[in-house]
Amino acid sequence: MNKFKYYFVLLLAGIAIVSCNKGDDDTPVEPLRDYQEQFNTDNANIEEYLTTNYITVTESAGTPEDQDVVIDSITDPTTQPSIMSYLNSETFPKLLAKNVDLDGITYKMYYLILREGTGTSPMNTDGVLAAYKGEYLSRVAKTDKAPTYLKTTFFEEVKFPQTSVDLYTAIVGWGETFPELKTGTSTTQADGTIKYENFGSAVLFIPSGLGYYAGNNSIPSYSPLIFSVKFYDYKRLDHDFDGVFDYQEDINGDRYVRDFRNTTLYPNAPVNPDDTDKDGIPDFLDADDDGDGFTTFYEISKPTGQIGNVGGINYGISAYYPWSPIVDNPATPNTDETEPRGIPRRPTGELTNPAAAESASNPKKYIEADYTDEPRLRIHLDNTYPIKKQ
Ligand SMILES: [Ca+2]
Ligand SMILES: [Ca+2]
Ligand SMILES: [Ca+2]
Ligand SMILES: [Ca+2]
Repeated sequence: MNKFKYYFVLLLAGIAIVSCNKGDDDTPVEPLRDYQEQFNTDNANIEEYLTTNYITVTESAGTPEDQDVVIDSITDPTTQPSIMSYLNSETFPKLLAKNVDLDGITYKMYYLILREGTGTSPMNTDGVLAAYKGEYLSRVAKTDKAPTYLKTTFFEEVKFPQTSVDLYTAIVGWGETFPELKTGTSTTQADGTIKYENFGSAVLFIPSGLGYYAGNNSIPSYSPLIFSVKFYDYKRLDHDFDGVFDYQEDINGDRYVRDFRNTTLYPNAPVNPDDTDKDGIPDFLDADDDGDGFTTFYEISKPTGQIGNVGGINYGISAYYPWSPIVDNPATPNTDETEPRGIPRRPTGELTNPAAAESASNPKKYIEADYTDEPRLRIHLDNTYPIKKQ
């Protein structure tokens, strides 16, 4: 294991069918349906589905079948509680509904958490490694012999995921729910495969506006989607390549960052809580977070002489990665990951020339606490710092 692997931007091969950006679709031949009307239809269908179906979950820790879900229509209400009966349950399974503001309307999205997980919750822009099964919901038309009814159609399953899905480019319904789940534990087996246990699992009921809407060729337009997901692992991503991971650019720490600049998706955009310089570009996409004219990457680049092994201390690579100091990982006995410094605040030590004022040509010296104190306003977020590089 090499420590540097953590530092490189992770380019992910998103799984094609989940990857989609409805903001940049080709121009449709027909005008898109009204979002509110379509949501009302979708929500009515989803709520009917939740009320008329029940789940059976496989509990088989350590096997690939663990947390498999079968959804079936209720034939015996005394033994088959509806999915809706788990709404806001104290225990799991727990059906929750969240509001999502998009397209100028407020969507409601239901998701059934089967198991919460024991590990880490990702950002809505992290990469996630998840097994999943996807179906779409449709209403079958009335015939002479039968009234309308809801039908699910399978479209994709990934049992043994090998690549992460970037939640930022996935359908919104994924990005809005994975941050509510946690990973579990993983152990590498003798044959090299990884066994996942205690992971979060859920069923997502996604209205079409938070799915593909009219933007997927293999799924009928305006289909609500039902995904059962098993959340195995996550990867931190850095969408603006500035050396700071998205989760470290989530200023208010709610695990969600959003780009409100798209006025089609966000016609009534609020002030972005994750935009340090308030220029409208959120930190996770802003190459100059504090708006001082120096890029973040430039500001967190180290002075020469503090790179690599110096005097027996490993200072790591050429920028102040990571966000905070890191300690040695005992799982990699042949590599010393220790890095004693994180991104510093503006220096607070003695002036180079104590007789003169602080300036670009007369900077203060760094003291060790400048690299480690918490909290500290890191230099790339501090537009008052007059010395950009020593
Ligand atoms: Ca970044
Ligand atoms: Ca946030
Ligand atoms: Ca900004
Ligand atoms: Ca800057």
